[in-house]
Amino acid sequence: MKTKTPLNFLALLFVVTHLLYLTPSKAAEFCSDDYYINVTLANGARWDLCWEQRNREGIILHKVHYTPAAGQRRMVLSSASLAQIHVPYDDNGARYHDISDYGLGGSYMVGLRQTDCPAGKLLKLDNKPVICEQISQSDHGFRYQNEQVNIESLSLFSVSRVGAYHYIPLWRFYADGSIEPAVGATGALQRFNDASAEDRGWLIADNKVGLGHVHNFFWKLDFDLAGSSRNDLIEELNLQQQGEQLVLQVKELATETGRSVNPATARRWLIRDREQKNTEGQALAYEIRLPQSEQQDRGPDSETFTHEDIYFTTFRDCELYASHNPELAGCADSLSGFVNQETLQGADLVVWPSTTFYHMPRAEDAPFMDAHWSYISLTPRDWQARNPLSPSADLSGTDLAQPEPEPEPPITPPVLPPRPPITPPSPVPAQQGGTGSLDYGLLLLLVLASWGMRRRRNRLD
Ligand SMILES: [Ca+2]
Ligand SMILES: [Ca+2]
Ligand SMILES: [Ca+2]
Ligand SMILES: [Cu+2]
Repeated sequence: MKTKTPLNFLALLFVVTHLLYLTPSKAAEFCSDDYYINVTLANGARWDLCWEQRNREGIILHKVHYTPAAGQRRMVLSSASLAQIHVPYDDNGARYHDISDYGLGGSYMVGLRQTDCPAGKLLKLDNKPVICEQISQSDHGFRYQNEQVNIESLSLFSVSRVGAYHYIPLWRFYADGSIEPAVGATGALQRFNDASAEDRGWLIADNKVGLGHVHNFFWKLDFDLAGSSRNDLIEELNLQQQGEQLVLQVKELATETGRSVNPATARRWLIRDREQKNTEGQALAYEIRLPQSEQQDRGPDSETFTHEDIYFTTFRDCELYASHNPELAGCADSLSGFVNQETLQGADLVVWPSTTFYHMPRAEDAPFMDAHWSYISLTPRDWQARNPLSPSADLSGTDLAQPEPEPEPPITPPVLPPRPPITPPSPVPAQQGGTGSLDYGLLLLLVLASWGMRRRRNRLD
């Protein structure tokens, strides 16, 4: 492609900068400008959303919109937040519910410094910087021969101190529409015992056991695909083995339910819009996966909310936390009570995914622990009709429409005409097993030949 002349380019730059200067910031539809994040990434993709800080949940994101490069702006999530961090210890000495019983916001929220946010922007709440907004680069958005792009993401994180722990809720919004909600767990270990508790944790120093525990992270994701809340549906996808084939089974979930991962069937879920479609006529959807399933926590009967990995409910104002939810206005205490047979059809759906990190302390966890990252994965599926990162024409699969090519000549040795069957000489009956009929014929010939030679030799003598 031919580059523009420098003069044209300068003129364009002049117009663009003046337009930006004349319109200070686009007024947000859903919140005041102070709580509006509006970022266009290098490839032209844009994410815009509102944020809010609450004492318990910490940062809550609202009205999250994705605009693909040269594509349509659409709402993905009406709201998104962490909804519980549940930390039961192996010795049953504590079973914390960090968000509902303590909190990630208010005085638990750590004020950030510019050094915490290299090349990023600090977003303030009453003069306290609480969010770091950054643009991150990762390699290999894709590569095809010489065409390669890095994929950028908008990342937003805050830091909250709960006891000795420091949690880092992080949201990554990628240029291709993917979203990665994550939490880092760092700080210092909270609970110890002496060597007598070695099988309830790990001996990390002389007569000092760091007690083992689980971090169950729960998110509350109110998807309102394309801005409409009552026309979304949930599908569960499983791949079943049938002989040597894997067959995709898609099942719509009709009523509120909790479900769990199944690595044997590569189980995942889709939230799909019944009406809105991409330019190829496919219904818009986001795929929800829980990739960190190397451990699961199935707690005691008092913690039934841990018995499934993901819950699907209809929206209720008072359903805030996955557990220890305030039982006001007839609201249930936890997810297992939120699931009460309400229909998911025609309802405003809320998805509650979770993931578990089993924390077995180690000597390296003192004095401070490395940040361990727990995350889930949200990927657009048919949100766009093509990969929004590539400007190239889509030629993939075009040979499918062409006639079948002539069969190639085989590389293996050519097929020989069938050999004539070898029948045994009639006087010798066919034997079962052991020596074949051919050997009998040869034996007969040898006997005859040696008899003839002996006769000839006798004659010569
Ligand atoms: Ca919708
Ligand atoms: Ca319900
Ligand atoms: Ca919804
Ligand atoms: Cu831990």
